Amino acid sequence: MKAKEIMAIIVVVMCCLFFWPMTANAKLVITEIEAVVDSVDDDHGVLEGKIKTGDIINGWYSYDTSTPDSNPSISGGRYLHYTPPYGIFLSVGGFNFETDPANVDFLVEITNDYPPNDGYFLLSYSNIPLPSGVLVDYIFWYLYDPMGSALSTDALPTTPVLDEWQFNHLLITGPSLGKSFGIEGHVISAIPGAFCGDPNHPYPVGDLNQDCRVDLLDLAILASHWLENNSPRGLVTTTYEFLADKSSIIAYCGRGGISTYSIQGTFLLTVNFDECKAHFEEVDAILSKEIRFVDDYPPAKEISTESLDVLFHMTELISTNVNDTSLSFVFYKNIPTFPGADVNLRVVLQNNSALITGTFSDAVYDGCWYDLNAVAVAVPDSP
Ligand SMILES: [Ca+2]
Ligand SMILES: [Ca+2]
Ligand SMILES: [Ca+2]
Repeated sequence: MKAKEIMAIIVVVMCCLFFWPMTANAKLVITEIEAVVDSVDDDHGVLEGKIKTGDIINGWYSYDTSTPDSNPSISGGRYLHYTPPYGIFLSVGGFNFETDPANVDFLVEITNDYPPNDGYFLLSYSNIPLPSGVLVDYIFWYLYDPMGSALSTDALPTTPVLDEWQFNHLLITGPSLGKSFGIEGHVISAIPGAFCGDPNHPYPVGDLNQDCRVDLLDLAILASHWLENNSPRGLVTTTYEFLADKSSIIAYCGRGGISTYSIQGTFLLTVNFDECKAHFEEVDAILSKEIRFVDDYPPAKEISTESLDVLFHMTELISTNVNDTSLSFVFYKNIPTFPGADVNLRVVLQNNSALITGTFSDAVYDGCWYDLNAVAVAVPDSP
């Protein structure tokens, strides 16, 4: 059969399928095929006499059964594939005929009971040229069942069962102008091919990019998402106890020098991780000795206390920034002349401990600056 006749067949089949209203499903399908060459048209010697009638063609094709059906008719399905690994690959006589992975244009057409025929049609429009530069215009396979019993829907099927089809035609054609060539054949075997992710070759645990290998690429993905946590943590309330030897307040006073107060006791901290809010439910902690500080102005109001809560207004603190590991709080005293009198406090959560730092100053000239540095550990069995 001459190339022009082959082209004529393609055009006729294409026209029929195009006007047949053309449907879909859900996964990569690879089919390995074996075909026999029925005739070769090579007037220009493009194929160098290397392909003869009776030769065996080996190869495969792949498509995705989740591809949308762009044909609205129930009698036809039209499934367009534009990306690798979809397409077809055939090898015979030392030549490879294959979809160009850099420019995939691979069509699968289905017809069902278009009265009354069923059809299964593959066509790769964009293919890698031969080593000589001669173009490979079409790689084409058509199955036809005039009884209409091979298919029952217009959905993209998995590997076809050859015995169910009466007509079976494979074509590979070169350019219609110039050094045209054509190879005709029919497929004698079509079996499901193995592929990464199929039931016999599942993705290994840890294969995050689903290439069936667990390697540094997967590790890089893991590293880029390290410590992300989307789990709902809700409300967490914990009782902490200060470590007295690591918990103190240092008062830096201009004329009064430096004084240190150790802290002992407990506090109850509640964090709502979902709403990014936190507060101290209860603070039962005392200083090693009474401290006198100025908390208001004007007039300057001097307070004497041993209570950490009173000194740092802990149960009145407002959370300003809360994330998984860090909580910030402030207590505004609203004294324009002494903005440093506002209490700022930060809690860093580490495993079962809380590191607390806080500061404020007396609301008076020549007052003191108070620095809180403390470590507290979660009390076992606390809520
Ligand atoms: Ca359809
Ligand atoms: Ca049918
Ligand atoms: Ca991988």
